[in-house]
Amino acid sequence: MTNSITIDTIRQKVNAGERLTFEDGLFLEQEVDLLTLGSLAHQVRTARHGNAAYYNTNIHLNPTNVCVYRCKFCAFRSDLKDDKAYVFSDEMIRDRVLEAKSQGATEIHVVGGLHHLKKFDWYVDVVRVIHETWPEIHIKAWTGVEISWFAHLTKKPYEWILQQMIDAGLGSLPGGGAEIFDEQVRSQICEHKADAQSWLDIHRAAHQLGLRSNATMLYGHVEEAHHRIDHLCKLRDLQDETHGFQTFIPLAFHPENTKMDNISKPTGHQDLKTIAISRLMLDNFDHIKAYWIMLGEQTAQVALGFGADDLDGTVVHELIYHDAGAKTPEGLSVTKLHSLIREAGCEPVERDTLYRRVIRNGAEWKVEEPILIA
Ligand code: V47
Ligand code: SF4
Repeated sequence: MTNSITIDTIRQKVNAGERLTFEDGLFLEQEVDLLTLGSLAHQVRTARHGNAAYYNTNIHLNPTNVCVYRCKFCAFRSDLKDDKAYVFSDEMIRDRVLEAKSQGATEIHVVGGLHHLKKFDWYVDVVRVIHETWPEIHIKAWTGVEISWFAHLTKKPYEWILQQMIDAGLGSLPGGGAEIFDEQVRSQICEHKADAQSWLDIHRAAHQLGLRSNATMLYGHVEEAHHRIDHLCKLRDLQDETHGFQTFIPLAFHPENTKMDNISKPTGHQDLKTIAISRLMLDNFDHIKAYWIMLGEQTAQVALGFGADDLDGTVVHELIYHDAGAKTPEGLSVTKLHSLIREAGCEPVERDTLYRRVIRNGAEWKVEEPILIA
């Protein structure tokens, strides 16, 4: 079947706006050079977004690093009694929100560990405390893996869990926890935690309740090309059903301080290739994010010409990648983000979490309707 596929048949499909198959995806992975991939992906990105490059003003909160799971790729987690174990108090959460307010952040990104002793109510309270401290900030919180843990703790359906969170102030779900959907790979890198079907069911339930969410893929460890393409196809299938995903974020594996530190970090070549193939395969996703924190500012900037249209944000207080050896700064100023974007030939557009344009005056901001969707 792959025999009849050539770069010309793929180019014709891309030009005609036709969907690429799993086999086309494998062909892109195995046979096509980076610059050809990049120019095709850039064509698609430009048709959707022109030269706009989106970013947001955001802050991270990882309320605890204590985690019952032991994902082999994770340098962030801690055991209950480790010296590095921590749990945020309500006061610390309020302080983080007030810091976000003073910086004019529009979003707080909340993910963390699954603490052995914390009940579901504690996680609901994290959201409630943020919302009560500053109702205007958009709370993007809890990966599919965390929602699955809450279902395990409460024995309640995903819809019930999500509704409790929405009532407390939740605005959307981040894309983490997807890793690689293939069960054999999953069993090697993160056995026991939520499986692929649960992750997809949770995002489906969130979309049906009117929440938007993101999706990720952790690459550059033990997975192979066909696992990555399978992952993208599964996301694309769910998106056909719900249209609830906003952004896809390929996450480059950072090996330092993990149980897989024998593996090298993905190269710039692999990073750009993964961005470009994601843009080409995910024809029903509006945005592809080059998460500068993990790609590094340089590769993220170049990724804007290889299919990406979003750099994430100012990202203050990132821990997950810095624990795993990321050498990027722990935050970027808006001035720096603007100059990276402009140098790449794009026009910076500040967006909120739901991709509405942000009109800003210092730390004061408001959002403009309608939602920016190409
Ligand atoms: O699920 C953990 C990944 C994810 C490592 O939705 C690692 O906008 C690489 O959810 N090397 C959490 N990856 C982060 C996340 C996220 C990040 C950026 C944007 C958004 C969004 C969501 O981080 C985890 C896991 O896949 N991760 N450790 C590591 N050593
Ligand atoms: Fe726990 Fe998340 Fe780290 Fe896995 S990736 S060990 S679930 S904190």
